[in-house]
Amino acid sequence: MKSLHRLVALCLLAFSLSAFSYTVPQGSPGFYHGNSSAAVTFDAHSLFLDNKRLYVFSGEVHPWRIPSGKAAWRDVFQKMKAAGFNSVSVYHHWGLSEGKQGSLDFNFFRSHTDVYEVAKEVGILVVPRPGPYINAETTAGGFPGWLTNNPAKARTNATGFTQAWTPFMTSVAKFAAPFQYPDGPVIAVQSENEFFPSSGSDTGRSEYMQAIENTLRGNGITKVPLTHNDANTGGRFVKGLGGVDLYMWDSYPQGFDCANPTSWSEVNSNYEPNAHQQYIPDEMWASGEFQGGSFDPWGGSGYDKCFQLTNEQFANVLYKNNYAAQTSYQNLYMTYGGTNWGNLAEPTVYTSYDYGAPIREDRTLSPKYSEIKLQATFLHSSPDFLIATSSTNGTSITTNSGIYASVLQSPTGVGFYILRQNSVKTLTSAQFQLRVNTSQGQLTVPQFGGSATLDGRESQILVSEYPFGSHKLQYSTAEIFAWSTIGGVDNIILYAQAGHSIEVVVSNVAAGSTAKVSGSTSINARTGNNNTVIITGSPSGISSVSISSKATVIVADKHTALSFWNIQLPSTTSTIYDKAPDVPSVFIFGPYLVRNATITGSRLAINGDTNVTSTTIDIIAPPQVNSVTWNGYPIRVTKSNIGTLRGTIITSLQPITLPNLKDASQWSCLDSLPEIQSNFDDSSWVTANKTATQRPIQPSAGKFVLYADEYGFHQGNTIARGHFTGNTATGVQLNVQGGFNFGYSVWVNDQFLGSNQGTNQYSSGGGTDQTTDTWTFNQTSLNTGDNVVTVVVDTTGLEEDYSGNDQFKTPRGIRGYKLIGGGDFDHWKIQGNLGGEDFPDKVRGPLNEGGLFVERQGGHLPGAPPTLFNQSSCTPLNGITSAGIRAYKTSFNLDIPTNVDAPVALQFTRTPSSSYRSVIYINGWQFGRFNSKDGPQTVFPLPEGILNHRGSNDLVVTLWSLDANGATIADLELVTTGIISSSKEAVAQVQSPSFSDLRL
Ligand code: IPT
Repeated sequence: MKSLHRLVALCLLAFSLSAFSYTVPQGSPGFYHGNSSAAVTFDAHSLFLDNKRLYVFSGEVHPWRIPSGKAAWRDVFQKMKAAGFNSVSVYHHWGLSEGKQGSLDFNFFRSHTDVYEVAKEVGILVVPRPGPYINAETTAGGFPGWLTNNPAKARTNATGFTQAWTPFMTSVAKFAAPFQYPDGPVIAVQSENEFFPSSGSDTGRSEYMQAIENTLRGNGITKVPLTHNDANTGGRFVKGLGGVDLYMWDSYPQGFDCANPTSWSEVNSNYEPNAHQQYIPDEMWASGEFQGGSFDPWGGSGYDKCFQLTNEQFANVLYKNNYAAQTSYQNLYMTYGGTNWGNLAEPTVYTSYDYGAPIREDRTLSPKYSEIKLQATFLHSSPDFLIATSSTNGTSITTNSGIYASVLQSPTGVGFYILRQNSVKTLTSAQFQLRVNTSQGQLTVPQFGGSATLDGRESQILVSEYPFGSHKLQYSTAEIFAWSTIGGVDNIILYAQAGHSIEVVVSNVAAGSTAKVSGSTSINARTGNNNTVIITGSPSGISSVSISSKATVIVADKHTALSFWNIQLPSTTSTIYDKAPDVPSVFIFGPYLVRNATITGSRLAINGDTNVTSTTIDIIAPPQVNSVTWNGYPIRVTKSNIGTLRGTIITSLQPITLPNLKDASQWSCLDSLPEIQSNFDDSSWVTANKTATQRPIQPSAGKFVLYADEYGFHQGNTIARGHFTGNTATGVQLNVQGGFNFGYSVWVNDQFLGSNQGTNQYSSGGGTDQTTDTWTFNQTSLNTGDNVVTVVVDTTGLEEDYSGNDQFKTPRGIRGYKLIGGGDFDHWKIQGNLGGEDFPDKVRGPLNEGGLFVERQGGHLPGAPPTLFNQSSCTPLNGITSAGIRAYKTSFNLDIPTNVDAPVALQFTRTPSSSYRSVIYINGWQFGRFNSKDGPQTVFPLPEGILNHRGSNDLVVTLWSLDANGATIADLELVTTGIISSSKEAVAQVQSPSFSDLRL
């Protein structure tokens, strides 16, 4: 019924739009296809740009998680585009842009315009997702820290909250408006994130959602649809108050348990479309977020395990399952994760936000990237897929009942057969024959002997009556990468796993054609009945079947095909965003990466990257091409035995020599805890004199509210000093709350009392984000006059607000206190990042700095006076011998050639037995928070542009021993995580302020 409905809908569409009950949301233009005034439209099958259907293959990137800016973003966007991503989805981060209420700042990595400009130039579409609430595993879910002090309930229409977000969202709209398609790449804008409508007991939600939409519309977002990302298919905001133009949902079917990376859940076929269909059958099914990887918590398994959990097999089976269910908009969260530098993390995640994504944190390409490239390129090559509807599915489509197949059939007669094993827990291969629908009737294939093979955790998309140029595949048991008609020859590229047998019948070949195989002889071809060519064999390397010079069928084993690229050429008849097969393109086989290609006269200029010293490159280009350049340098090409232009790219990949950090003479240090000394003067610190808070969570004990955020300190380490008089108190009880895996140490005067730490969110019993401890004073440490309890807290960020219950307002710092043995504290002083919300560093932004002495003094900044680091020959490798905090500084030069992409990281050796925490600063940017007890992160990427690849660098590492007997960092070194000969633009240093700019 469902597919019939869709088919009927499609036919009716051609004649009459009134057949649909779609109602255009009030006050916004209609985007339902047929509205000739909208450049971006959609129907039940797909989005259209300029009245042309497209598969929106989108990837999530958060530009603010790689603050190097435009050149780094361009590198990531180019890599995405080369793999067939034609869209990028970006969350914008309100908190980073409004560190103080009323002072919006969209410069540097906060720029929206720069993101849109780079995307426009690269030719990749954009879907901004500005929140104002984004979740995203970032502190407060993207809310500014000051919002924790706003009594209005967040994510409702409460006046105080509306006033808070309106300036940001107004700016967001104004930045995006000039970039709406077709003037720029913006094709939709998302309102809020995983949000839910008002109910009888929970009011003001839908009203708030509507207000966001009105703000976007009222400030120029009038040309593209507004969307929502529903937390699974709940049907929220499909219509009614707050209803959006295009409903979307998210799904993370594998979950986030990276500790068990080979354990898979069974795949649920068709669950999402069924749910979607019941809400809004006349809209295409769009996935606002689909699992691209997994986040990892403090104490977790590390991102290589998350990658394994969501690896190329996962991408193969789960994404193809989405296509089987007719998704035509798929956004992979994350496609490039980046870094939670500068206190961006919320408590459940650590510095790396690699996410096990297809493009890793250091921007290198993973096997999953290549798998996705094969899929995305195929979808763009297959316009019929966008009008195909589900015809049958189940375990009887093949001859093996262990195989589940979904059949999609287009009105144009093309069949798509999406196969996977019925149980994806199965790891063994299955043999089968497939029943395909052809113009010759139903055939059970392979029909000329043998059987096809489907591995465990493999999925295949096979086709019937699939057109390529003037030819067709009557059927194929090999998968399709792409096709393109080049110089009058219809080229199609097929692949299958090495060792699998394939059978392909090409039809519509001219009468009397011949078939000639060249290259690898593992493939055979012969002419068949009814103007066909029959191709059989088992791919190994590259074979080419030439059909009377009118068609070329390339057959490769899948491993070889992973280095294939189908690159669209600039064209006057299509937009830069278009990847459909009618756009002229070239095929390039071999390199690690091909970013783009252009033809001028007889010369093909290719830009790309290689990761080995010698790469064979095969090119299928129009016949006029007789010379080739690679990154501007000519490479000699000759016609190969398979008809390609073949050459060799030779690059020298010299190892990069990095400075040795073990030489003590290169380091100097300072005591970063003068606060425990008797002569320390805190009179300039903020006095914590509030006796009431409007937050949902009240203090647990004590007269004064000591929450750091109440006094404008929203991130990093904070310090509280409580003064009391006389020597009669016997101890102090403290309730400290800092988020999962937080830590704190406490002293009375200079007597170390002890430390405590939180635990992982997933610990048995739910983890600890606060502790209550009683600390006993040594009476001899006390004075008859003023005494000070000093508490240093390492907070792990503000909580998110996933459930919309103001959870992000949960206190950070001292939640409650009591002096034991009589008396009370006279007053408390609080300190955090210098200036709090009036932070001086307008380039690195509001979250970069914490409140340690070295940070407040500006010791982390380039150009800090040597007198500040007043001790010499001290290294973090020697460390400290008692509880306390020390900061170490070294400088080093790098000289990495501009044409080499050599990501550099700082590597720690972790000794979980000793308890210490470190903050890493490179050139004034905080790029790591290390925790010896929890880990797991030991390798901290320092991105080019923040790290100076061609000049001097200042590295500051703090060492806070939480143990009485001190701590050392067992080993610390700079490492490269890749060496790639690259055509990426050299990333310029972000012009960031120095010590003299910010502290003098
Ligand atoms: C989904 C959020 O929309 C996104 O911001 C991010 O937090 C992601 O999860 C997990 O990385 S929420 C979904 C898991 C219910």
